[in-house]
Parts: sequence; C-alpha cells; structure tokens
Amino acid sequence: MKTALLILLMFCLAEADDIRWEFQQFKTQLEEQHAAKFSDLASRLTVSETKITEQKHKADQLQSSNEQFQDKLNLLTKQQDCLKRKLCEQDGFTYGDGLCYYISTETKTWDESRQWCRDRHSDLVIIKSKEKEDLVVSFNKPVWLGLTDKVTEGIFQWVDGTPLTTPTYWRRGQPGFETSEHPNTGSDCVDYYDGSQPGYPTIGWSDAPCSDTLYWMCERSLC
Ligand SMILES: [Ca+2]
Repeated sequence: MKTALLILLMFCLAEADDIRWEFQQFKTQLEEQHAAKFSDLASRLTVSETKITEQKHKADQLQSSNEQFQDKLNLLTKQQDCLKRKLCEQDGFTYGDGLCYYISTETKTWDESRQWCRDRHSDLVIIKSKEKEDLVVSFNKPVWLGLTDKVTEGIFQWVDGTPLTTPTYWRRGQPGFETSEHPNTGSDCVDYYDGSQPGYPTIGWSDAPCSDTLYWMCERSLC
C-alpha cells in the first residue's frame, strides 16, 4: 500500500515538473514575441518621428521662402507705384486707380479741353464704373467729361468711340434733347456738375453747350 502511494506521489511530482517546464517554455515564447513586436513598433516610431522632423523642416523652409518672396513682392509693388507716380507727375498729372489724371486750374471749351489732353497723350475722362464716378466726385470740381452727342443728337458716345451704357450718373432732368418744341439747344457736351451753384445742389452729369468754358479732367493709361 505504501509502495503504491509512493509511486503515485512520484508520478504526480513528475507531472508537476512537466507542467512547470511547459509553462516556463510558454512564458519564454510569449516574452520573445512581445519583445519582437515592441522592437518593431519602436523602429517604426523612430522612422515616423524622422519623417515628421523632415516634413517640419521642409515646412519651415517653405515658410521662410514664402516670407522672403512676399517681402520682395511688396518691395517691387512699392517701386512700381513709385515709378507710376513719377511717370504721371512728369507733366503735372496725378497717379491713381491705375491711371494718370489731370484736373485743370483754368477753363476752356469742350474741344479746347480735349485738345489740351490729346496734346499730352491723354483724353477727357471716361466714366464706366461707380469707382470712377466716385473718383471724379472726390475732386469736388465741375469738369468736362469725355462724353458727347455731337455726332447724333441723343446718342451719347465716349471719346474712345464706345457708346454710353449703364451705369450713368445724370442729374435729375438731364440730359436735355433737342425736340421740335425745343430745337437747337446746342447742349452736346457733358460735364460733371459739383452742386456748387446756389439753388442747384444736385451733383451729377449735365449736357451743356460745347462752347461753354469749364474746367476739365484728362486721363492717360500707363500701358
Ligand atoms: Ca445734345
């Protein structure tokens, strides 16, 4: 009986050793697998960090180049504006809104005014936008415009040969056309009126006899 128990005990101890050995093997295997995975992840992380650093460096270089380019562009724009102003101011014109302008200090008829402009490689001012109208208004001075219906009564044309289209900035009641009841009004040239005469405060365009003498405004393209 005792012998049988001893044999059974020895058998159990041997089984326990096997189980312990298998557990140890399993544990070692798991540790090796985890170590390999960790090493792989660490390696990939290092590669990613390197790429991020490289991209950040490139982004910094681009930012720096962009700032240098913007500085150069600003400098060139300033130089260009300066040259445009000097080019305009050579014969008393003023630079603004991409064009050279001149506002007279004396008065002439519409044709004389236009000739004065043309003698200086310019022409009477043309208004085809609210911005241009606002520019003319900003000088607060009545001036001849480059608009006339001398060729065909009632058909207004700009001095560049283009027809009058919208927007227009006529004063109320303007323009006045020749009719059978009111022939020969002779109002074929257009001026900007600044509302300076007592009793007539409304600013805007008026047609007037071309022989009237008014201030005038020339413009000249820089191109
Ligand atoms: Ca007319």
